[in-house]
Amino acid sequence: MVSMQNRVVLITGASSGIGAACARAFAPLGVKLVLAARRLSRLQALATQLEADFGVQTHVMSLDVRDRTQVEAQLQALPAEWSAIDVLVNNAGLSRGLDKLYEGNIQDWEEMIDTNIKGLLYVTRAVVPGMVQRQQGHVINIGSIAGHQTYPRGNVYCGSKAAVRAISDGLKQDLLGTPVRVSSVDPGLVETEFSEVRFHGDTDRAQAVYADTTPLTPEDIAEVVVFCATRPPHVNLSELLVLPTAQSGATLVHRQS
Ligand code: NDP
Ligand code: 8X3
Repeated sequence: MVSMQNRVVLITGASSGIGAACARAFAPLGVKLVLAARRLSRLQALATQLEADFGVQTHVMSLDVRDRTQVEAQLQALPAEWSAIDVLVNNAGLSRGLDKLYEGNIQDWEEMIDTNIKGLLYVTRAVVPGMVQRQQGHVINIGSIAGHQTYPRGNVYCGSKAAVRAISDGLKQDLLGTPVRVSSVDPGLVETEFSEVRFHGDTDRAQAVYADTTPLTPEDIAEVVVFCATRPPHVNLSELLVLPTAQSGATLVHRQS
Protein backbone atom coordinates (compact mmCIF):
# COMPACT_ATOMS: atom_id res chain seq x y z
CA MET A 1 0.00 0.00 0.00
CA VAL A 2 1.46 3.34 -1.11
CA SER A 3 1.53 6.15 1.47
CA MET A 4 -1.18 8.77 1.11
CA GLN A 5 0.46 11.12 3.61
CA ASN A 6 -0.31 14.77 2.76
CA ARG A 7 -2.00 13.83 -0.52
CA VAL A 8 -4.88 16.17 -1.38
CA VAL A 9 -8.06 14.18 -2.03
CA LEU A 10 -11.10 15.95 -3.50
CA ILE A 11 -14.39 14.09 -3.12
CA THR A 12 -17.53 15.41 -4.82
CA GLY A 13 -20.85 14.47 -3.27
CA ALA A 14 -19.19 14.02 0.12
CA SER A 15 -22.31 15.00 2.07
CA SER A 16 -23.91 11.55 1.90
CA GLY A 17 -23.60 7.87 1.05
CA ILE A 18 -20.56 6.69 -0.89
CA GLY A 19 -18.86 10.11 -0.92
CA ALA A 20 -19.09 10.53 2.86
CA ALA A 21 -17.85 6.95 3.32
CA CYS A 22 -14.88 7.71 1.04
CA ALA A 23 -14.04 10.70 3.26
CA ARG A 24 -14.16 8.46 6.34
CA ALA A 25 -12.01 5.81 4.62
CA PHE A 26 -9.31 8.27 3.46
CA ALA A 27 -9.24 10.24 6.74
CA PRO A 28 -7.03 7.83 8.74
CA LEU A 29 -4.38 7.78 5.98
CA GLY A 30 -2.92 11.25 6.65
CA VAL A 31 -4.48 12.84 3.57
CA LYS A 32 -5.84 16.38 3.24
CA LEU A 33 -9.53 16.18 2.39
CA VAL A 34 -11.44 18.60 0.18
CA LEU A 35 -15.13 17.81 0.70
CA ALA A 36 -17.57 19.18 -1.87
CA ALA A 37 -21.38 19.09 -2.20
CA ARG A 38 -24.32 21.45 -2.10
CA ARG A 39 -25.32 20.76 1.53
CA LEU A 40 -22.58 22.68 3.31
CA SER A 41 -23.86 22.03 6.85
CA ARG A 42 -23.54 18.30 6.33
CA LEU A 43 -20.01 18.71 5.02
CA GLN A 44 -19.10 20.86 7.99
CA ALA A 45 -20.47 18.26 10.44
CA LEU A 46 -18.52 15.50 8.68
CA ALA A 47 -15.33 17.58 8.63
CA THR A 48 -15.63 18.36 12.34
CA GLN A 49 -16.09 14.68 13.12
CA LEU A 50 -13.17 13.56 10.95
CA GLU A 51 -10.89 16.24 12.37
CA ALA A 52 -11.77 15.09 15.90
CA ASP A 53 -11.47 11.36 15.15
CA PHE A 54 -8.36 11.36 12.95
CA GLY A 55 -6.75 14.80 13.20
CA VAL A 56 -7.20 15.06 9.44
CA GLN A 57 -7.07 18.48 7.75
CA THR A 58 -10.24 19.30 5.84
CA HIS A 59 -11.45 22.00 3.50
CA VAL A 60 -15.18 22.10 2.80
CA MET A 61 -16.55 23.52 -0.41
CA SER A 62 -20.14 24.35 -1.27
CA LEU A 63 -20.38 23.15 -4.83
CA ASP A 64 -23.10 22.42 -7.33
CA VAL A 65 -21.28 20.44 -10.01
CA ARG A 66 -23.95 21.41 -12.57
CA ASP A 67 -22.81 25.03 -12.42
CA ARG A 68 -19.76 25.32 -14.65
CA THR A 69 -18.90 28.86 -13.60
CA GLN A 70 -19.08 27.87 -9.95
CA VAL A 71 -16.97 24.76 -10.49
CA GLU A 72 -14.25 26.74 -12.23
CA ALA A 73 -14.33 29.60 -9.71
CA GLN A 74 -14.37 27.38 -6.62
CA LEU A 75 -11.50 25.22 -7.83
CA GLN A 76 -9.46 28.23 -8.89
CA ALA A 77 -10.08 29.87 -5.51
CA LEU A 78 -8.66 26.94 -3.53
CA PRO A 79 -5.90 28.17 -1.21
CA ALA A 80 -2.42 27.18 -2.42
CA GLU A 81 -2.05 24.42 0.19
CA TRP A 82 -5.21 22.74 -1.15
CA SER A 83 -4.97 23.35 -4.88
CA ALA A 84 -2.61 20.54 -5.92
CA ILE A 85 -5.24 17.81 -6.03
CA ASP A 86 -3.70 14.34 -6.10
CA VAL A 87 -6.87 12.23 -6.08
CA LEU A 88 -10.21 13.30 -7.53
CA VAL A 89 -13.17 11.11 -6.59
CA ASN A 90 -15.92 12.04 -9.05
CA ASN A 91 -18.79 10.69 -6.99
CA ALA A 92 -21.53 13.38 -7.09
CA GLY A 93 -24.47 11.89 -8.91
CA LEU A 94 -28.10 10.98 -8.74
CA SER A 95 -31.01 9.27 -10.38
CA ARG A 96 -34.44 10.81 -10.75
CA GLY A 97 -37.51 8.76 -11.55
CA LEU A 98 -38.01 5.28 -12.94
CA ASP A 99 -40.31 5.87 -15.87
CA LYS A 100 -40.81 4.65 -19.39
CA LEU A 101 -38.77 6.87 -21.67
CA TYR A 102 -41.77 8.06 -23.61
CA GLU A 103 -43.51 9.04 -20.36
CA GLY A 104 -40.41 10.45 -18.66
CA ASN A 105 -40.11 13.75 -16.86
CA ILE A 106 -37.76 15.92 -18.90
CA GLN A 107 -36.68 17.91 -15.85
CA ASP A 108 -35.56 14.61 -14.26
CA TRP A 109 -33.53 13.81 -17.39
CA GLU A 110 -31.85 17.17 -17.37
CA GLU A 111 -30.94 16.91 -13.72
CA MET A 112 -29.30 13.50 -14.28
CA ILE A 113 -27.45 14.55 -17.42
CA ASP A 114 -26.35 17.87 -15.92
CA THR A 115 -25.07 16.20 -12.73
CA ASN A 116 -23.79 12.79 -13.76
CA ILE A 117 -22.27 13.72 -17.11
CA LYS A 118 -21.74 17.45 -17.40
CA GLY A 119 -20.91 17.97 -13.72
CA LEU A 120 -18.33 15.19 -13.80
CA LEU A 121 -16.84 16.71 -16.96
CA TYR A 122 -16.65 20.23 -15.50
CA VAL A 123 -14.82 19.04 -12.38
CA THR A 124 -12.51 16.79 -14.39
CA ARG A 125 -11.69 19.58 -16.83
CA ALA A 126 -10.84 21.92 -13.95
CA VAL A 127 -8.68 19.44 -12.02
CA VAL A 128 -6.83 17.23 -14.51
CA PRO A 129 -4.63 19.90 -16.19
CA GLY A 130 -2.92 20.45 -12.82
CA MET A 131 -2.37 16.71 -12.47
CA VAL A 132 -0.76 16.57 -15.91
CA GLN A 133 1.36 19.61 -15.13
CA ARG A 134 2.55 18.15 -11.82
CA GLN A 135 2.88 14.68 -13.38
CA GLN A 136 0.88 13.16 -10.56
CA GLY A 137 -2.74 12.32 -10.06
CA HIS A 138 -5.55 9.83 -10.00
CA VAL A 139 -9.15 10.29 -11.13
CA ILE A 140 -11.58 7.78 -9.64
CA ASN A 141 -15.01 7.94 -11.24
CA ILE A 142 -17.99 6.34 -9.55
CA GLY A 143 -19.86 4.68 -12.40
CA SER A 144 -22.50 1.99 -11.94
CA ILE A 145 -23.66 -1.40 -13.06
CA ALA A 146 -26.22 0.80 -14.84
CA GLY A 147 -23.43 1.84 -17.20
CA HIS A 148 -22.89 -1.80 -18.15
CA GLN A 149 -26.51 -2.95 -18.38
CA THR A 150 -29.59 -0.90 -19.18
CA TYR A 151 -32.58 -1.98 -17.11
CA PRO A 152 -36.28 -1.30 -17.79
CA ARG A 153 -37.22 2.31 -17.03
CA GLY A 154 -33.57 3.07 -16.22
CA ASN A 155 -33.12 4.62 -19.69
CA VAL A 156 -31.63 8.07 -18.99
CA TYR A 157 -29.88 7.19 -15.71
CA CYS A 158 -28.31 4.13 -17.39
CA GLY A 159 -27.37 6.35 -20.34
CA SER A 160 -25.67 8.80 -18.00
CA LYS A 161 -23.64 6.05 -16.38
CA ALA A 162 -22.76 4.52 -19.77
CA ALA A 163 -21.47 7.99 -20.61
CA VAL A 164 -19.36 8.01 -17.44
CA ARG A 165 -17.88 4.69 -18.55
CA ALA A 166 -17.05 6.06 -22.01
CA ILE A 167 -15.63 9.25 -20.49
CA SER A 168 -13.42 7.22 -18.13
CA ASP A 169 -12.09 5.27 -21.11
CA GLY A 170 -11.58 8.42 -23.17
CA LEU A 171 -9.75 10.19 -20.37
CA LYS A 172 -7.53 7.16 -19.86
CA GLN A 173 -6.62 7.19 -23.55
CA ASP A 174 -5.90 10.90 -23.52
CA LEU A 175 -3.67 10.55 -20.44
CA LEU A 176 -1.64 7.68 -21.89
CA GLY A 177 2.02 8.57 -21.55
CA THR A 178 1.45 10.53 -18.35
CA PRO A 179 1.53 9.01 -14.87
CA VAL A 180 -2.05 10.18 -14.21
CA ARG A 181 -4.36 7.23 -13.55
CA VAL A 182 -8.08 6.83 -14.21
CA SER A 183 -10.18 4.23 -12.42
CA SER A 184 -13.86 3.51 -12.69
CA VAL A 185 -15.53 1.95 -9.66
CA ASP A 186 -18.93 0.69 -10.73
CA PRO A 187 -21.23 -0.46 -7.92
CA GLY A 188 -24.43 -2.46 -7.94
CA LEU A 189 -26.98 -1.93 -5.18
CA VAL A 190 -25.62 0.21 -2.36
CA GLU A 191 -27.93 1.32 0.44
CA THR A 192 -27.68 5.13 0.58
CA GLU A 193 -30.03 8.06 0.00
CA PHE A 194 -29.84 7.22 -3.71
CA SER A 195 -33.32 5.65 -3.97
CA GLU A 196 -34.92 8.32 -1.78
CA VAL A 197 -33.57 10.90 -4.21
CA ARG A 198 -34.67 8.80 -7.20
CA PHE A 199 -38.23 8.58 -5.88
CA HIS A 200 -38.35 12.26 -4.87
CA GLY A 201 -38.53 11.55 -1.11
CA ASP A 202 -40.90 8.54 -1.21
CA THR A 203 -39.18 6.63 1.62
CA ASP A 204 -41.42 3.54 1.44
CA ARG A 205 -40.61 3.08 -2.23
CA ALA A 206 -36.93 3.71 -1.52
CA GLN A 207 -36.79 1.19 1.31
CA ALA A 208 -38.39 -1.48 -0.89
CA VAL A 209 -35.32 -1.33 -3.17
CA TYR A 210 -33.15 -2.73 -0.36
CA ALA A 211 -35.82 -4.91 1.31
CA ASP A 212 -35.25 -8.63 1.92
CA THR A 213 -31.74 -8.58 0.46
CA THR A 214 -28.25 -7.63 1.58
CA PRO A 215 -27.06 -4.63 -0.45
CA LEU A 216 -23.56 -3.19 -0.32
CA THR A 217 -22.80 -0.53 2.23
CA PRO A 218 -21.18 2.79 1.24
CA GLU A 219 -18.15 1.61 3.23
CA ASP A 220 -17.78 -1.43 0.93
CA ILE A 221 -17.33 0.92 -2.02
CA ALA A 222 -15.12 3.36 -0.11
CA GLU A 223 -12.71 0.50 0.71
CA VAL A 224 -12.42 -0.28 -3.01
CA VAL A 225 -11.82 3.40 -3.83
CA VAL A 226 -9.04 3.60 -1.24
CA PHE A 227 -7.58 0.33 -2.54
CA CYS A 228 -7.42 1.83 -6.07
CA ALA A 229 -5.75 4.99 -4.76
CA THR A 230 -3.12 3.13 -2.74
CA ARG A 231 -1.74 0.82 -5.46
CA PRO A 232 1.85 1.44 -6.56
CA PRO A 233 2.17 4.07 -9.34
CA HIS A 234 2.58 1.48 -12.13
CA VAL A 235 -0.72 -0.24 -11.24
CA ASN A 236 -4.04 1.17 -12.47
CA LEU A 237 -7.23 -0.60 -11.43
CA SER A 238 -9.03 0.45 -14.55
CA GLU A 239 -12.61 -0.72 -14.08
CA LEU A 240 -14.18 -2.53 -11.14
CA LEU A 241 -17.74 -3.82 -11.11
CA VAL A 242 -18.61 -4.31 -7.43
CA LEU A 243 -21.84 -6.15 -6.67
CA PRO A 244 -23.49 -7.50 -3.56
CA THR A 245 -23.27 -11.30 -3.44
CA ALA A 246 -27.07 -11.24 -3.66
CA GLN A 247 -26.98 -9.46 -7.03
CA SER A 248 -25.86 -11.00 -10.31
CA GLY A 249 -27.13 -8.41 -12.77
CA ALA A 250 -28.86 -5.04 -12.91
CA THR A 251 -32.25 -6.66 -12.37
CA LEU A 252 -31.19 -9.96 -10.80
CA VAL A 253 -31.38 -9.53 -7.04
CA HIS A 254 -31.97 -12.41 -4.67
CA ARG A 255 -34.61 -11.55 -2.08
CA GLN A 256 -35.68 -13.71 0.84
CA SER A 257 -38.16 -12.53 3.46
P1 NDP B 1 -26.51 9.71 -2.13
O1 NDP B 1 -27.79 10.30 -2.57
O2 NDP B 1 -26.41 9.17 -0.75
O3 NDP B 1 -25.30 10.75 -2.36
C1 NDP B 1 -25.23 11.51 -3.53
C2 NDP B 1 -24.23 12.63 -3.33
O4 NDP B 1 -24.13 13.39 -4.54
C3 NDP B 1 -24.66 13.58 -2.23
O5 NDP B 1 -23.56 13.89 -1.42
C4 NDP B 1 -25.12 14.82 -2.99
O6 NDP B 1 -24.82 15.99 -2.23
C5 NDP B 1 -24.22 14.75 -4.22
N1 NDP B 1 -24.77 15.54 -5.31
C6 NDP B 1 -25.91 15.33 -6.01
N2 NDP B 1 -26.10 16.31 -6.90
C7 NDP B 1 -25.05 17.16 -6.75
C8 NDP B 1 -24.68 18.37 -7.38
N3 NDP B 1 -25.44 18.93 -8.34
N4 NDP B 1 -23.54 18.98 -7.01
C9 NDP B 1 -22.77 18.44 -6.05
N5 NDP B 1 -23.06 17.29 -5.41
C10 NDP B 1 -24.20 16.67 -5.76
O7 NDP B 1 -26.20 8.55 -3.19
P2 NDP B 1 -24.93 7.59 -3.39
O8 NDP B 1 -23.92 7.78 -2.34
O9 NDP B 1 -25.47 6.23 -3.59
O10 NDP B 1 -24.40 8.11 -4.79
C11 NDP B 1 -23.07 8.45 -5.05
C12 NDP B 1 -22.70 8.02 -6.46
O11 NDP B 1 -22.78 6.60 -6.54
C13 NDP B 1 -23.61 8.56 -7.56
O12 NDP B 1 -22.81 8.93 -8.66
C14 NDP B 1 -24.47 7.35 -7.92
O13 NDP B 1 -24.94 7.41 -9.24
C15 NDP B 1 -23.47 6.24 -7.72
N6 NDP B 1 -24.02 4.90 -7.55
C16 NDP B 1 -24.87 4.62 -6.52
C17 NDP B 1 -25.36 3.34 -6.36
C18 NDP B 1 -26.33 2.97 -5.31
O14 NDP B 1 -26.95 1.88 -5.41
N7 NDP B 1 -26.52 3.77 -4.26
C19 NDP B 1 -24.92 2.26 -7.25
C20 NDP B 1 -24.04 2.69 -8.32
C21 NDP B 1 -23.59 3.95 -8.42
P3 NDP B 1 -25.74 17.30 -2.11
O15 NDP B 1 -27.16 16.85 -2.29
O16 NDP B 1 -25.42 17.81 -0.72
O17 NDP B 1 -25.23 18.18 -3.17
C1 8X3 C 1 -27.23 2.67 -9.02
C2 8X3 C 1 -27.49 1.22 -9.13
O1 8X3 C 1 -29.01 -0.47 -10.25
O2 8X3 C 1 -30.05 1.27 -8.93
O3 8X3 C 1 -26.40 3.11 -10.03
O4 8X3 C 1 -29.08 1.78 -11.05
S1 8X3 C 1 -28.98 0.96 -9.89
